[in-house]
Amino acid sequence: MKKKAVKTLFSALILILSIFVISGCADNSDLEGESVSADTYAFVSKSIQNNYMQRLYEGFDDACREAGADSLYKAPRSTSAQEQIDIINELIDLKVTGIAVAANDADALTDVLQKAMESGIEVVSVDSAVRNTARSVHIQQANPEKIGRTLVSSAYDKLNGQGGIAILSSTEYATNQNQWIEYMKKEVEENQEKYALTPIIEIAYGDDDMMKSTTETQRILENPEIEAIIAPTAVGIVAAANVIRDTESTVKLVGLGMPSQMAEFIEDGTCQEMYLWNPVDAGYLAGCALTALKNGQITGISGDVFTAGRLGEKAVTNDIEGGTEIMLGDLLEFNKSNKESWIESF
Ligand code: RAM
Repeated sequence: MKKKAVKTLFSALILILSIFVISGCADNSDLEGESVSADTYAFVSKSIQNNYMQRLYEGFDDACREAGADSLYKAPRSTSAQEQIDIINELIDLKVTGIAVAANDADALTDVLQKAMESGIEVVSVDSAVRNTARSVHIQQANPEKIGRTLVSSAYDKLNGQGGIAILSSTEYATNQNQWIEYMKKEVEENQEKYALTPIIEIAYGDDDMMKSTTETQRILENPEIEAIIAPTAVGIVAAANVIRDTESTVKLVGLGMPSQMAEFIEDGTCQEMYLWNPVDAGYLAGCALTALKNGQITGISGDVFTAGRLGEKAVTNDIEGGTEIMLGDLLEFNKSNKESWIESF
């Protein structure tokens, strides 16, 4: 009897704890109209369906907690720039200390982020950059040129040098995916002889939405000229892998994905090789950069150096578009043969 009571109490505690954890990660729209007291840093995601963004927020939240600050996760229902603008306006009203945003559209967010900065809010972009006039610094996951060139050459290898390529991207205006795609095209243009029989035939957009990425993959597979798909999106690559496996297609799949979601497809050969960086660390670095800006340790100009918690010393450097960035690190490769190094990771 006593045992049962303890068990019931324990289950109730677990339930209460889970509610706390979930609400900590949810969209805290109920704060509308109020203002926050302690230092509060907000993470503005690309969209609620994008579970890759949740990994970024995990690290972001760690960094905020280490700095003794609160964090908020705000996610638009769709990948719309207007919804991100509305969220940022709300955060300005809440008088948050800082905002890290992964942009659905760099240009569209410029005005509202400048308004945030003018009101004293620290702003960084992470994952998908905003214009450099609308942020102090961008958190760059890995070298964009290396990402683009590596992905297209990975497709080439899997095709053994023969077969058309389709790119299944996220949204049409995503700064990060578009930059990587530019470098994929550049790699092909600069090495015409090598890629003569592996042209990029089309670019499709799954909008980081499982349903749309699935139907776009199904449509791509109807074109017999396409023999490889590059999915530079953690959401799109899972959808593509499922379609390829379900239809027993021989189309090769490479791209960017989270090992926790893609392990089974790497195991069964649906996706022989993919890449990423540590998304939790990318979010953590964004949180560290915001607190360093707030504390005056950095201002976001090239040459600034600071200690980014568990990541150690990080430097602010010039990016290729006249702004500045902080680089997380190198690309990580995931395949069957190095499984031990990633199977337990993000
Ligand atoms: C998707 C997002 C994000 C990208 C990852 C790899 O979830 O679009 O921007 O960095 O994939």
